Parts: sequence; structure tokens; C-alpha cells
Amino acid sequence: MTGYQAQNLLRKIGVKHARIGVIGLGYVGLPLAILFAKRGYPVKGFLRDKKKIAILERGRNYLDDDSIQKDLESVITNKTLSVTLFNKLRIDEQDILIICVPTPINERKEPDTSALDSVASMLSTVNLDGKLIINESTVAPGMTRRKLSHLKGKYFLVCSPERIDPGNKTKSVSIIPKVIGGTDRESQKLAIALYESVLINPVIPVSSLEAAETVKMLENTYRAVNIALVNEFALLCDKNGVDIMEVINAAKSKWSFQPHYPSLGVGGHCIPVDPYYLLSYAASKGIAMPVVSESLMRNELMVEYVKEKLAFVYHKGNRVLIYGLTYKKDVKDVRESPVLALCNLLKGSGILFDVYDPLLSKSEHEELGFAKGNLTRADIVVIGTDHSSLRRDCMRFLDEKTIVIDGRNFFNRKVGSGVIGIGRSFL
Ligand code: SAJ
Repeated sequence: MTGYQAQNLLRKIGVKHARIGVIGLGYVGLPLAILFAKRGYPVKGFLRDKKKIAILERGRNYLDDDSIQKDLESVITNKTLSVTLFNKLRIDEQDILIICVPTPINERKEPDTSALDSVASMLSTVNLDGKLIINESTVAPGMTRRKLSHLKGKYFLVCSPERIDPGNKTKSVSIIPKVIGGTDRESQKLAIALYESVLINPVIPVSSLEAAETVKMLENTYRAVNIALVNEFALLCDKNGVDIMEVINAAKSKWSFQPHYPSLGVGGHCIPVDPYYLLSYAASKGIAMPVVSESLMRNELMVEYVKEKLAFVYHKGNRVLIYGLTYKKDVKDVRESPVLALCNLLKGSGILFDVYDPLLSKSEHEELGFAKGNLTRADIVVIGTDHSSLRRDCMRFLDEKTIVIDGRNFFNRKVGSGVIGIGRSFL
């Protein structure tokens, strides 16, 4: 690419005239599109789902995140953000294209990059001369280059992995530092100028696309491995009668100890997923990463531990209530939820159970194959997700005879006739 193209785009960024296309308006793309529009850029959001387009055009949002609602209404009303079907004509009009599509794993826990591949194939129909392409979707090292660097035209290419924490109102997209690695200095420089024009916190430049991809792999694999470590310690504490939470809380006094907490499992579309992209990449390089693979398995097997605890106290005819289905507290998202994995394990075990998640409607429970249970007295309650409403709701299903299987170590004292937690108990 020529210096003129870079200078021209840099100038447009400088005056916020660069037209930005955000491909994919989910929990990553929508807040990002709103942020750029709010800061004055002309932003076009690209979606494949006409229903979602209609919702956004009414200034409503389909994410369970009310913190973006006010800004969404204003950028839609003042038309700095418009949304449209993902098509080649509209793409051609953009100076910058930011890719924010999901990169899940399939049932064999292999990378499923079909959404990203479909974006790449759409982009391949357009001459990308002078455009800046940014991949924010989480991928294994080398994937951005392999999938996005051989398209038509002379364009700038960068990887800047998303780092959103869904449901975390204090970590809005505008304050999360962005790691930026490009195919060359000019690409990186353009992306730095773009993100610095909207971010409060500094950007973190790295030397290549692969370095940026590897940062994301390390961040999330680090979290998965450390959660697995405390899960293993919880199993040890379970045997030696020590309270894992007391141990963790005391260990926090050591400056080099970053606390993680045991639970019935690790859900969401990041922590239990991204390390499988890493393992797939490592395998392609002939590298084994047993710490990673063992940790993922450890986390996935925590539901077996919870099932054993439940089976130990269960008697035929007991009413069992599983409270919470989503993957983490106060987040309405069931992707890779360990509670659903537990429910699947229990099916056919002879243990009958009701489920209740305060964040999910009756029909959303039914879409998951459950009737929405009610908050009435239960003989046994399994805490699947420690939503904020649990403190209030537990008054309705607990009595002095209820046994609690606490999959989130929510309770820190005896309630009902006793609490069996993950590496702790109050009996
Ligand atoms: N969990 C534990 N023990 C812990 C922490 C979490 O069992 O100590 C479980 C949670 O209940 C959940 C899963 O692990 O089921 C994931 O928890 P999370 O807090 O990491 O939730 P996510 O997936 O929303 O994490 C996101 C991630 N962001 C991105 O990948 C872009 C992650 O990298 C961040 O560390 C996290 O937000 C955050 O805290 O910012």
C-alpha cells in the first residue's frame, strides 16, 4: 500500500470522517459501534438478522446490557449509527471494517470459524484498496493472517482481540485497553490512531498479528488454568475438611497470588472456549500443552463432583430445585453454562429436578427444554448461578429441612439443614 493511502486514512481518522463498518453487532460489536458513533464517526453496523436490524432501528437493544441503551437511542436518532444487512455494496463504502463475529467451538471442541469465514468470503468480493481491516474476533495465532491477508487490493490489516467482560458495568468498552498488532507498521499506526480517538485507556501495541492473537489466548487460558487449580484444591479441601474459601481469602494476603474461585464449572463463550483454539493451534505445530488440556477437563468434570454430592443426599420423592441456569452471576447468557451440563448429567439419573433462573422468562426456560419452576420450598436446592436475587429468593425455597448443594460457594454459613459447597461445607 502507498504512503498516500495511509496518510489519507489517517487524516480522515483525525477529523472523525472515516466511515466505519462494524461487522457483527453482538456483545462486542454493538457497544463498539455505539462508542465510535457517540464520538462522532459515521458508523454502519452490519448484521445478517433482519429482526435484530428492526429492533436496533427502533433504538432498542437485544443485549442484556441496559448500560448502552441511552447511547444507542441517541446515535440511532442522530443517525451517526445506522444498521443494515451485511452486503458488498455497503462494505465498499466503508474506510474501516471491524470484524466482531463469534468464534465458538463445535461439539467436538474444535474451532468453528464459519462466521469469520463467511465475512472473509464477502470481503473477497470487494476491492479493499486503502481500507483498514480490523479483526476483533478471538482466533488462534495465525488465523487472522491466514483468513484475511490474501483478499483483493492493497489494504491495512490489524488484529485487536476483544476483551469485553459481559455484564461488568464498570469495564465499559471505552476503558478496556486494546492490544493492537498489524501486518506492518502503517496498519498498526492507523489502528492506534483510531482506537486512541475513542478510548480513555492507552492502547497496547505489539509487533505482529500473531502476537496480538497470542495475548488473547494467554489471557483467557491463564484464567481457565487458574480456575482449574482452585477447583483441584477444592477437591483436596473436601477430603481434609479445610474450607477452600478460608484458604483463598488468606492466600490473597500474598501480593503474587491472584484469587480465583472454585465452582460447579466454567461457562461462557470465552474461558472454556478460547483455550481449545490454542490447543488446536499447538497441535498443528506438534506441541502438547497438557497443563491446558488437563485444566479444561478439570473444570468440565466439576459437574460430576456436584452430581455426586446431590446423589449422596437425594432420596426418591425429594423435591430438587436447581437455582440459576446462566453461565455467571447476573449475566443472561447460557452459552457453555455448566448448570446446563449438570442438568444433562442428571437426566436419566433418576434424580428429578425443577429449574428456575430469575433472568430467564418462561419461554426462555422452555427453549432450553425446561418448565420454569417456582420458588417454593424444596428438599434440596442446587445453586447453579449466584444471581444477586438469590439472597432474597432463598427465603422462599429454604426451610430448616432444606439441604443446599452450593455450586457457587454463595453461602458462608449454615442455612437450612446444611450446605455442601465446592471444597467447603456447613453441616
Ligand atoms: N469462574 C469461576 N471461577 C472464577 C472466575 C470465573 O468458576 O474464579 C467461572 C464463571 O462463573 C463463568 C466462567 O468461569 O462461568 C467465566 O467467568 P468470567 O468472569 O471469566 O466470565 P467471562 O467469560 O464473561 O469473562 C470475560 C472474558 N473476556 C473476554 O474473553 C474478552 C475474560 O477474559 C475476562 O477475564 C472476564 O470477562 C473479566 O473478568 O473481565
